[in-house]
Amino acid sequence: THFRLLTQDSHGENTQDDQLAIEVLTGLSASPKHLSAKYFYDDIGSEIFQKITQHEDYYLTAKEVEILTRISGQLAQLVDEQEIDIIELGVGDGHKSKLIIDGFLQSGCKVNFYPIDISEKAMVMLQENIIPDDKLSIHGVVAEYFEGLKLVRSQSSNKQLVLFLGSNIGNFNREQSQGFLRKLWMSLNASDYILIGYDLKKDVNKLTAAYNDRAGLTAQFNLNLLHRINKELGGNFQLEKFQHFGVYNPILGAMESYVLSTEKQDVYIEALQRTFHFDAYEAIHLEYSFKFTQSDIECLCQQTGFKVTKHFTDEQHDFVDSLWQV
Ligand code: AVJ
Repeated sequence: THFRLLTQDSHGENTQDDQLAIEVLTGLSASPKHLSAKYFYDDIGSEIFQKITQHEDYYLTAKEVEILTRISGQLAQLVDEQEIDIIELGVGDGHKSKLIIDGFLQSGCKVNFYPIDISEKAMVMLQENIIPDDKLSIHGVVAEYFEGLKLVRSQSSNKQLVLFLGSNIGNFNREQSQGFLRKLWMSLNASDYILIGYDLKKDVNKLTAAYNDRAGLTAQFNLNLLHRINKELGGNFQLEKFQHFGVYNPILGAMESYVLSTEKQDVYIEALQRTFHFDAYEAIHLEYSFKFTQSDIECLCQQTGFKVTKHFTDEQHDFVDSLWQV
């Protein structure tokens, strides 16, 4: 087969398990309590997230699919190469990647696809959506963004197009997105491209509905992190005593996700040999999903060294995919 899984040498760095333990220890000892959204994506979390993307309340994915379907041919024309390396950060099930890849293949361009995802499950889901052949090689990488990018860049020599879709960038605050993009700019070559998906600021009711979907998937997704801690670190969170709460912060311009402890309780975590106390309705902050205006996007581009090639939006202006060049 043309599918290959790249792996890294480990240099005695923390394993994923250690990382989770450290995150939980520091996050639950802090005030206010917090955990990082990065840890949502175990196998179960990745599957729940995939279901979220298919739910009509979570409009982001449908809007981005609308955009990518329309522009995939145009993208290939703009980039205009015989062979290209497409590197995707946080690829999920790959069905959006496929739209872009197909645009390149149809224009006769050879594609080497390097999906990078923290979740092994994503690599499995992706292989059902994207089938390699003579014109399309796939090199999956299970790693964090920049670890994966470094590994991929050591193997690749063609013009690169980096995809960071779905408003994944929304998980970073404004400073972190700047830092991230600057680092990306430095690690690419002159005239490489990036295509980034941004969810736009819009009616708060629409935002709130997307992060409190009627099927309860977002609630499940967030509570699964507590379940993951139970499983991997021997925690004794009782999930029915916690409640999902998603709210828009208009000052930050971000959706915020919390789980609230619906009663006063103690939670013991075996691997940490510690008990964490929760007051009634105390919150654990889990996620930011930042939203953007057109000028937020242009500022980011300008501040980080890129040049805007073109912005692509859906008919209702809910979402933007923005093509930038180094
Ligand atoms: C994958 C980070 C883009 O913030 O919209 C979906 C994750 N969280 N529903 C987002 C998520 C709750 C999603 N991103």
